Amino acid sequence: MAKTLLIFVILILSAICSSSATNYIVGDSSGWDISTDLDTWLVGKRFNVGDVLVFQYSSFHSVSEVTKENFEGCNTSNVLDSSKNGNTSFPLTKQGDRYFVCGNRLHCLGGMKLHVNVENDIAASPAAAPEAEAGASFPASKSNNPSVVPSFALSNHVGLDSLLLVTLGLLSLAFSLV
Ligand SMILES: [Cu+2]
Repeated sequence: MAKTLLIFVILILSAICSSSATNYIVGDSSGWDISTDLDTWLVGKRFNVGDVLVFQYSSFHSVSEVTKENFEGCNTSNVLDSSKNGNTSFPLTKQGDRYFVCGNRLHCLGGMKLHVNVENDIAASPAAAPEAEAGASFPASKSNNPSVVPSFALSNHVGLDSLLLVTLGLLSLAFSLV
């Protein structure tokens, strides 16, 4: 029973790691700021449909989504969407390019601008390695019901927090039974 639960937990964890949406804090701890090196922050990052860009900034700044043309010219007078509440989330709902600038044109000209290319990797195959590893670690157990796992793996609507809570709960249950 404990082994079954452990395998279940590992499969859920691998599903979370492979298919969950990611919240990106723009600039990480530096936030959305004129001093943040956004080009460096972008290195190695891939954005997928379902991810969220979170802009955190002081009252000196704002964030506006603009067209490519207005992005290049730092034209902040004609924006698609704008916010200055200090903590703004932009869900990446579809594939393609998104352009963000600070509403202060001088800041934009100083580099406070962000272009991301959103990819559509929702259908990408879930990570196979953790499952193979789980099978190798617990070869004796055949009793887990595999039909339960795909519903987790395919669900992009379940909140990450609730999934983690469920996982942690199962994990503690599993270890208490070992
Ligand atoms: Cu600014």
